[in-house]
Amino acid sequence: MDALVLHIDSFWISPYAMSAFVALEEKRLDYTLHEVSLANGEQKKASYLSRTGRVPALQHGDYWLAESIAIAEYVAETFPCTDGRPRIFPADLKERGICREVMGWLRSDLMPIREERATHTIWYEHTRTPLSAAGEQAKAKLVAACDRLIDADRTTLFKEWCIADADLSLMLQRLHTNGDDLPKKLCAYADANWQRPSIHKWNSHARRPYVAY
Ligand SMILES: N[C@@H](CCC(=O)N[C@@H](CS)C(=O)NCC(=O)O)C(=O)O
Repeated sequence: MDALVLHIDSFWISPYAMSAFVALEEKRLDYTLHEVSLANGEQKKASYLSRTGRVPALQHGDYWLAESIAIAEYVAETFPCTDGRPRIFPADLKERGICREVMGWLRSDLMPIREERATHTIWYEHTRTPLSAAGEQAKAKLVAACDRLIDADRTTLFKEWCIADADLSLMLQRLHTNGDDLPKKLCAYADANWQRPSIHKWNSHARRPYVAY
């Protein structure tokens, strides 16, 4: 098999890198990691061959692919469950549609949460700054959507875990780890996903001191 290399940010705070990492872990693939220092602009250097100059990027032999959703789809299709690999996208087409909807939505909306609860506040120093009015509004939108999406007593979107659970739990952890109140059901969902081995492996990785960039 061609070697797999996942290029991630060197502080391990990119939510997109986390999503790609979890996809590879869930598929139980052998791969190596390469840390790219965004603070030093390494993503712009000629030695970093991602077309988009961003992280994450997946290298499979001499093939390069960026964009975390594209990476998850590529991994799911290249290493299918028919080969005995666990699923990362739901089998049911309607659920798969919603899985993709959630992944797209989390990457394109809720900007105030993404800005006011940046991911370094999850894994480095938490923030004590209250959410702005726009932040509260985004939080209310997220909570309402999660309330519709997640059944009571369930810690996954669907019966089986899927890759959108990693992304959604991370969005909720931006609030939860920073002490913003969330309904009990959503705290339980976020915490359960945080303990999932693939996600826990990302969380518990030793991190170098954070430097803002
Ligand atoms: N939509 C992309 C977002 C990737 C992205 O925004 N990556 C950031 C780090 S979190 C990056 O590479 N920033 C450096 C740059 O754009 O120069 C994905 O899902 O992979």
